[in-house]
Amino acid sequence: MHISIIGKTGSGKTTLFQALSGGAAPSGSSGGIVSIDVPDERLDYLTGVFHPRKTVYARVELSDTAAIDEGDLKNETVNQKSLQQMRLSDAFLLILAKFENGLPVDPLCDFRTIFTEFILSDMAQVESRLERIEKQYGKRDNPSIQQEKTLLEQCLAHLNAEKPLSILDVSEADDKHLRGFQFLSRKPMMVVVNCSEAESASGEAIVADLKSRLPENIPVLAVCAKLEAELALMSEEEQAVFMEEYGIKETIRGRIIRLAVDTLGLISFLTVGEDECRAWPIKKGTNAQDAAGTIHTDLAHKFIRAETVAYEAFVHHGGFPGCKKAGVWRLEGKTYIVQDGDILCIRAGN
Ligand SMILES: Nc1nc2c(ncn2[C@@H]2O[C@H](COP(=O)(O)OP(=O)(O)OP(=O)(O)O)[C@@H](O)[C@H]2O)c(=O)[nH]1
Ligand SMILES: [Mg+2]
Repeated sequence: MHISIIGKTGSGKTTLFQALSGGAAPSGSSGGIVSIDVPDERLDYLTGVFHPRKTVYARVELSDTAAIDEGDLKNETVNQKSLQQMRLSDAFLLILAKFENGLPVDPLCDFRTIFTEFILSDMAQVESRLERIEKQYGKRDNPSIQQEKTLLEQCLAHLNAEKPLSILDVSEADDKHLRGFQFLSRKPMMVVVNCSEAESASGEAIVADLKSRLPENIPVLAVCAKLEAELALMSEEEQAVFMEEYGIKETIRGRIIRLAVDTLGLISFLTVGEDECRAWPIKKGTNAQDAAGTIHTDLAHKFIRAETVAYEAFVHHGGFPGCKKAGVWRLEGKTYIVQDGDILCIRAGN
């Protein structure tokens, strides 16, 4: 899972990135990637049972990107490498400046700027594909192209109404098709308001205020990125004193990771063994075959069955033999929808 940290010039992207990476920051204004483990007590427990050589937590990656200012996407003046990275991301973390940085401070206005850029960028992409279809196929009868055209026209009407593609309801097949376009406004977005040091303790009020003015489905967090970046460089004892002083209840890593897991609708399945105990992040609703594919594409192709035990059952019955005896050890097929905390062992053919 990959999330791009985006925002206007000077909004605090790199500072937030430093807070998350513990100071191991890129020297330039963008380009770094930080990987954060998703804390998981179930995996801690299983590690205690299996004593594996290695324990691997589910991971979310975040990357710093170049600034997006008004007109940057529309006029294609945005950094192309950053844009590429954004298109490949699973979600965005949009940082809005609310500290004095010498520029006018208006988080809502900055949100609208980026939101509009995304809509315009997607619109341009849809229009250019529609033009190409028209040129290539004209009035020729081709059902699959006709279907694509209908879908894209639906997208265009939606974008014209200034609605992001994330709230366009389409069939599963159409959704798959749209994914290929990597539309920016179709990806989930979270907002981080970057407050001044003086406001670091009034985060809740700031969040409530902004949330009431943003579109409904957008989750919001408030931080003071500068304080968090300083905090990330301190020893644990120093951190405790500093957090008390500024009224910071929890460091940013934990808060961001929970927000990301929530926004992306992530769950984890687990694999165990003497070699490795591991949590694999997947989206809610993923079937057993696709879940196997996250381990290895081969496992998806050659999938036979998934030996499945729910984590709670494993704990309750004291391990696999107990689960088998109790009849809660199952063999599931390709279409089984994997549940959070399922312990899986994939059986695959040759
Ligand atoms: N007071 C205050 N200053 C901050 C905060 N966050 C960032 N800054 C300052 O704002 C300036 C810009 O921050 P950056 O993190 O470099 O912003 P950026 O979004 O990466 O900027 P570009 O990469 O140039 O687009 C720096 O001088 C930071 O120290 C904050 O929470 N409070
Ligand atoms: Mg930067």
